[in-house]
Amino acid sequence: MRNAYLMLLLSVFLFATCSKEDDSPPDPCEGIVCENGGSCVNGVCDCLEGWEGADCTEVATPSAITINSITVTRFPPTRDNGGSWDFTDGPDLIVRLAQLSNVLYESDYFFEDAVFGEEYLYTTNIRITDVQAEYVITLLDSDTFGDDEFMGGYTFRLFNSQYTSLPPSKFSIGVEGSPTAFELDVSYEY
Ligand SMILES: [Ca+2]
Ligand SMILES: [Ca+2]
Repeated sequence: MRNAYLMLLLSVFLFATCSKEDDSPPDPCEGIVCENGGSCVNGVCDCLEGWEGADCTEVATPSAITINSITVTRFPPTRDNGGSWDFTDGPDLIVRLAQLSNVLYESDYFFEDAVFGEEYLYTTNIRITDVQAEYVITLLDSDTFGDDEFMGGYTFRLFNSQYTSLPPSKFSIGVEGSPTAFELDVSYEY
């Protein structure tokens, strides 16, 4: 009888100890890993800008992209036939950005008699909300008489949903060795 009483006391004690532990709420973030700098808040990942998904591993699609500047990093020294762009001096560089035939930007100044090997920067403020669309960038030699001459250009996309890392703030257009190349300084809105 005494043993039974002790057993009862012991069970009550154990029960009390167990229930005390059960009272503390489980950590809702236990076992949850948030990638790419994200942090867990109340069991849900709070992702850094540019990331989304349950564990912050998906690249978010920006709502807008602003092109802050366009730098001409390379231009062809001569025309395809070897002739110079202008009769007596260097080309006068103009940059144009378009979506299909809709011109979004054309520099209202040109770099007169550009020197081959130098880089030329145009400060821009082009805000694009159709972030996955195709754009065309063109380099022209501004001529006083006749049409401006096409020097080089590309069709490109600023963003696509296949990205697995954050889109770059310095966006290069034109592979190494190609006669014409650009670098865009861009910022993203989410
Ligand atoms: Ca010319
Ligand atoms: Ca010239």
